[in-house]
Amino acid sequence: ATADVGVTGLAVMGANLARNLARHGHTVAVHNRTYARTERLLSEHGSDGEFVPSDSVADFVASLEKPRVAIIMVKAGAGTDAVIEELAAEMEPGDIIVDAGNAHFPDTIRREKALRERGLHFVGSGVSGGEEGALNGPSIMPGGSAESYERLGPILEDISAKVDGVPCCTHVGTDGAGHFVKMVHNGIEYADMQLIAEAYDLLRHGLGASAAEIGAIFETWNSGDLESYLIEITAEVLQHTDAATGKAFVDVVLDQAEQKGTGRWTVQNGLDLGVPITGIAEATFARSLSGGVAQREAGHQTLPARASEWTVTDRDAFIEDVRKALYASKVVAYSQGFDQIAAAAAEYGWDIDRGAMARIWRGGCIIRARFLDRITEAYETRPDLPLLLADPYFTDAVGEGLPSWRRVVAGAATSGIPTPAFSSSLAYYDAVRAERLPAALVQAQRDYFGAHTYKRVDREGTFHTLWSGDRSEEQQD
Ligand code: NBP
Repeated sequence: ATADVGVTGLAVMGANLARNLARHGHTVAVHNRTYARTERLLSEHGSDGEFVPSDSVADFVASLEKPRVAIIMVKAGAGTDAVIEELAAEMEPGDIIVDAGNAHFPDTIRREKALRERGLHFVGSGVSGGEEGALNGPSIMPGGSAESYERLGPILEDISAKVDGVPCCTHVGTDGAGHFVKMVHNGIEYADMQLIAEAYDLLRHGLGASAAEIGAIFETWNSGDLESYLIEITAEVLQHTDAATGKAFVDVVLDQAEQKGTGRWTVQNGLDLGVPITGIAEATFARSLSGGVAQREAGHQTLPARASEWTVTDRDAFIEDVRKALYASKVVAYSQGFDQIAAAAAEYGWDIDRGAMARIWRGGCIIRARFLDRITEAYETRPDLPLLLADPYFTDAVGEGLPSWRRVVAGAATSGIPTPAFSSSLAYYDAVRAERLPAALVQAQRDYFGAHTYKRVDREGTFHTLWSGDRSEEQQD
């Protein structure tokens, strides 16, 4: 045995992860179901470092030093189960199998339990940053046992992105915690992208700016509070011209957004846990709506707008309003995502440090952003913070932008520009700060038609009113 770590599954992600490991001085065992991929990696990038190729799983496992560490990077789903089984059959107690693909966290919980019973460590690890990240330093979110992290942590921290010298990798929590946090990361990514898209739409149709002009505006935003990878690439995309037509590139792209499923998983889990992740949900539904061709065709043909033109008198003030609305809505989306992590930790028995999650997202991943430092600080000051928005820094920052946020959402409604994520984030903000909510009326309705009972503000106990009788009130307990 000569390799200190192995990678099986050498498509773009696995090959790049193996190269990253080799470049960091690790001797990397490499394996792929189809051997041609292994050969291609060696012929094209063999000079990156030490690789030990195998064309069988048995040889691959045999080439690993004990306790063995084998990283799986295959298409998530049934293939992952097949590969785990092949590896486990060759492995010994104490060995570590890492699934670095995009598995759904309940699968990871199931797989970890099954392998633990066989004496093996199973680590479901989120890896973000796409192929570029895998090669040059991703954000890595490993779950699994604390014991496995002692062996694995140094390797993963070594190849992860670094920000201010700090690795973008930490032990997230046991069993499925790593894949869970990666899922929420992707959900937040959906929200972030939708919010940026709405800001673009407002500038395009409210202000009447061209795509290239908006790209330049985003470029200036990228040197302030909004500084982030997504704002940076948006600025570039908007200033790109289509070679074939000479038009703005964004204008020749079909306006139907696709999804691979992590946003949907995040929303489904938000519903399961009863956490209002409205920003992520609106973003996910916005993609679905964009792909609803028949509905959009019918709506476009028949639905009147009865909207009024947005008259912008002060261009700079309008741009600043949109920037502040974007920032505030973004804080809401993150606040909700972190609530979901806290709820999941309680539900599934994980001990997740939310400040550390914001810290490992600062580099290597798609949502990397300057303001994540503020989130880390907020949770460091108060680890049990019930609402990120209520952290003094964010309360001030969002509060300062409130008049802008309200103007933008009101203006969008008046002029008929759809801003589902901006609008629902503001509605969430107003609801979560309200002293009383109309939920009281919903409870009363539920008691009326279903005798579902209610509690009172002035007395302990559970009550039911005899709505179809004399409307007297009965105490239930
Ligand atoms: P793919 O998701 O396209 O998967 C291709 C790899 O899976 C090949 O190595 C293929 O082997 C192998 N494979 C399949 Br398919 N079924 C298999 C089976 N039954 N047994 C053994 N191997 C099997 O590759 P990718 O785009 O590199 O992504 C890998 C993982 O990383 C996925 O889980 C993905 O969700 C995740 N991820 C991807 C990105 C990204 O930006 N692409 C980012 C973050 C995470 P073969 O060569 O023999 O067909």
